[in-house]
Amino acid sequence: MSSKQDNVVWHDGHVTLAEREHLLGQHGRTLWLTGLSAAGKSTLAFALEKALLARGRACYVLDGDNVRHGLNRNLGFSAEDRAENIRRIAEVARLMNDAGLIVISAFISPYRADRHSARTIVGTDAFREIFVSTSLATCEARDPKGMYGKARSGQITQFTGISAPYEAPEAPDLILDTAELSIEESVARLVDLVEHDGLTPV
Ligand code: ADX
Repeated sequence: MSSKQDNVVWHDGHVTLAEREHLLGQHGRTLWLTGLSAAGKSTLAFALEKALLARGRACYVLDGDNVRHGLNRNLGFSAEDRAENIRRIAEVARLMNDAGLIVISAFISPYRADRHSARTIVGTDAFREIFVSTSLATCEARDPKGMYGKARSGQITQFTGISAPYEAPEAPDLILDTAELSIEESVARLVDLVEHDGLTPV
C-alpha cells in the first residue's frame, strides 16, 4: 500500500544540532505541563518563560488556548481531536527542540496515551512531564473563564473534569499544586528542574 510519504525524501542540513546548541549554550528541551483547565498551567508557563529569559535561556511557550487560535483552530474537544492537538504540539515542540529552544507547553493533555505519544515524538531524553495537580474543586472555584459553570449547566460538552476524563500522570518529573504554592515558589522549582536536571549544560 502506498503512503503519503512515499515520494518525500529527508534532506540533511549542513548545521548540526550540536552546533545550534553550542551557539545558544543550552540543550533543546520540552517541559510538558499537564493539568485541568484553570489549574495554573498558562500562568506558570509564561512566568517560567520570563524567569528563564532573565537567566539567558532561549525558550518559547506553546499554550493551549493560543495554539487553538491558529495551528489547531480546526480541532475540537473529542478524544480524537485532543489526540491530534497533542500530536501536532509534540511535533512542533520537537522541531523547536531541534532548533535548540526550551519549549514550555501548557495543554490539558488529559489522556495518558496522548502524553505518552508526545514523549515518544519529542524523545524521552528531552521530555519532562510536570503535573499541575490543582484539584478540580479549586479549579472550579476559580473558574476564570466561566467555563466550569457552563459545563455544569450543559452549555459546554466534553469538558475536562466534568463531562470528560482527566487521567493524572503516574510518574511525573515534578508535581505543582498552585493552591499550595505561590507562583514564585512553583517557578523556582521549575527553574531548578531546568538548571539541575541535565536539561541545560551547567
Ligand atoms: S486539550 O485537552 O486538547 O489538551 P487544550 O489545552 O488544547 O486542551 O485546550 C484547553 C482550553 O480550551 C481550556 O483552557 C478552555 O479554555 C478551552 N475549552 C473549551 N472547551 C473545552 C472542553 N470541552 N474541555 C476542556 N477545555 C475546553
